[in-house]
Amino acid sequence: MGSHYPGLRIGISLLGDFSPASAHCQGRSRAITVLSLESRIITFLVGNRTGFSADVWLGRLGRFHGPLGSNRPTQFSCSLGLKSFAELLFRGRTCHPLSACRWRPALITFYYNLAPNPMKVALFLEEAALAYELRPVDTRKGEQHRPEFLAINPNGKVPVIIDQDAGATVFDSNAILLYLAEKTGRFLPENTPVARAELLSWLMFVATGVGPFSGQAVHFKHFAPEPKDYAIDRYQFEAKRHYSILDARLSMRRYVLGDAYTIIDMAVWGWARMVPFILGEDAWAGFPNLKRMFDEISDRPAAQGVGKIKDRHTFKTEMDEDARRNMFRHLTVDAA
Ligand SMILES: N[C@@H](CCC(=O)N[C@@H](CS)C(=O)NCC(=O)O)C(=O)O
Repeated sequence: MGSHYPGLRIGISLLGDFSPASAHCQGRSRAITVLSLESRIITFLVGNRTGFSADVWLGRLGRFHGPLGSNRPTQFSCSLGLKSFAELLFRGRTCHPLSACRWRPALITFYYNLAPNPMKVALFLEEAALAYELRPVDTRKGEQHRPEFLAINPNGKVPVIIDQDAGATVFDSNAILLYLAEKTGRFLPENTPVARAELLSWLMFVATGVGPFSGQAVHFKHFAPEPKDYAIDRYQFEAKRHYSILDARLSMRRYVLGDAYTIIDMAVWGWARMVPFILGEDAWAGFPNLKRMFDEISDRPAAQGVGKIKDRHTFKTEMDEDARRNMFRHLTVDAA
């Protein structure tokens, strides 16, 4: 028996009407230990038993079927490429079943680029270990204005998710965070009117304040033509003011809502990644508490998973004339 990847663990659910042997596993999940991974064949242990298998779903990689009840390590054939399979395993963490790898997974189609709003959604998807597939939308190439994309988000911006399980489409990053949190019951504060009031207030604070002011601050600081001093002053001031409010709040709490890590912190993290670009290289010095939380979240395995998303697609990076026309539509299109 090979042991090329000893100790690697991934989660699966064992559900379904396969045989009496599997019946006791219905509705429950077991961690499995990967013993080897060789040219499309995965061999693993379920718990401390070998030869116990079922139909399993491994996230976006597809479904695998193996025999039941044999008394040897079970082999599953992978119908997809070894590369994508290995990627999942090499995330180097245990993904807990019932969320990541379910019999009927909630497969999320995630339209994204690498900007702050999509990345906060990516953080949730990684944190909850939801099965998702990536659909890059290259906004510098104008892909957000294509009719098929406008059909799922008339606002022509990323992120968007399609929850295949529910047949639901959601656009706008903070709406998506709330949708996914409510769907999974995760990363929410306790369910009391007081806690929910705080959740909604801070979620809207990020959605209507931190995000738009940061976005405009970036636009005028880095991309707008002269003269722009007035606009720079206004948006730098407002962006800074919003981060100062967060910093003051985080001087008294571990996370924005208190002790629990929630979708608000993910929403903040998406933008906080950009603080030096928005406000300048030395800007972090002014927000030590926000930085503390930002660093803590960035160290989480889920944030490392988000970091790997950038290797999955090459987006256009040049802000040439074509990109400016696609991103700054007022240059070419009438709003009326
Ligand atoms: N309110 C939206 C804003 C989304 C947004 O501005 N997305 C940017 C990337 S962060 C985008 O798609 N820009 C392309 C464009 O404006 O054409 C949200 O929170 O999702």
